[in-house]
Amino acid sequence: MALGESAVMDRRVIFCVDVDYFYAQCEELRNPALRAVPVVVCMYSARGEGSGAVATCNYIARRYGVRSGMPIYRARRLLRGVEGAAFISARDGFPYYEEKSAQVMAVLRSAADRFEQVSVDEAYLDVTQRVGSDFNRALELALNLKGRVKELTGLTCSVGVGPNKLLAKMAVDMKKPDGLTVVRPEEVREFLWPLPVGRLYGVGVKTEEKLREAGVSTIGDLARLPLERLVHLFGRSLGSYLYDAARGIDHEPVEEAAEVESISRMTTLRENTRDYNLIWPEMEALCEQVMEQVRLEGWMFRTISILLVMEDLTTQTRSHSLETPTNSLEVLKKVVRQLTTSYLREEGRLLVRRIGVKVSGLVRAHHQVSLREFL
Ligand code: DGT
Ligand code: CA
Ligand code: CA
Repeated sequence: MALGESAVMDRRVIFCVDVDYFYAQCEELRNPALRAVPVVVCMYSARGEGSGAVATCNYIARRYGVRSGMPIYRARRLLRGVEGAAFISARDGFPYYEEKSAQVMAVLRSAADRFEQVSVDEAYLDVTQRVGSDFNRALELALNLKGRVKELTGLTCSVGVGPNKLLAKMAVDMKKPDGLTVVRPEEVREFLWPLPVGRLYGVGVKTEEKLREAGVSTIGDLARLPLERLVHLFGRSLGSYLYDAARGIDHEPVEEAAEVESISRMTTLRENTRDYNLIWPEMEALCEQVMEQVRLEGWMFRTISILLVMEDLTTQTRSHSLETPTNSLEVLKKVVRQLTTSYLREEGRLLVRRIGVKVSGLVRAHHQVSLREFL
């Protein structure tokens, strides 16, 4: 079809799916008695005795004012005297949260033309072709998908449907838990413009303050500022982002995870730690495993990365690119050792849970090592 790709691209249908109160809902799932009480999932810090922050909480706890990131002692104060209020350590739950996350992602992936996981409990789905750019069919698909996630994983999620990632993301935040919000292309302005400008994705506290000084309080006010003014205030990059975002314009594609452009291996540490002496032997073993595949498949690589999954499931990566491609195990180990030691010297109190080694920037080795020679 001559109009094909570009016509469809202009009428995309994107879902943003976010699991409701994720860690806390997982806790309810494995202990249904918790459904009736406030549940606070805690990240206790290494300092012990109750210090630390709230990772998340269920919606009953939210009615008392408990929020993610709040010190645990404040949550305790808010729930003082509330019968049955449960404080649960996230540390013991991570393997279970990961398992549930993988189950949810598998269901979501199967419903999408293109799929992009953005965090442990959130993903974008491009469903344009599946629904033929039709928002009525998209609504049906979203309801159906929520049902399937519930049925197959036991978890409820919220879905935002929009013509791009920006609007899908803002839509999903409108109604939680178990919400479904659809923003059709013709409704973009009436959806966006009445909202306070701080609600626009990408507008942080500082940007909001600066905008307020410029007389902007709603997204509609922002849309009235000329591009030159925004660029003057915020620079070219943020300025033009704000100009487009206020109009609901966003061309970011839903990015599938890249094709085989890298080779990596990961492992879970025996215990969560920041101790170099515990981490390095595992890193070294990963280097050897990566190298095995590199040599068998006849690659050279230019970029070397380490991946660290922290105890709260956030991920850190550190990379180094070489001048010229190599397939030397010695070089790989040396760089990985440097990246690891310098990472562990950085500030940070979170313990490391999983580690990985990745090589990318792959090119074919000139003289492919024959399998026989290698073995
Ligand atoms: P929601 O989406 O508002 O119903 O509630 P959550 O808990 O699903 O919130 P979300 O989607 O922002 O985060 C997903 C999970 O990530 C959450 O269950 C726990 C973790 N998380 C979120 N914020 C924090 C935080 O400030 N600290 C820590 N340690 N974990 C967090
Ligand atoms: Ca969530
Ligand atoms: Ca989320």
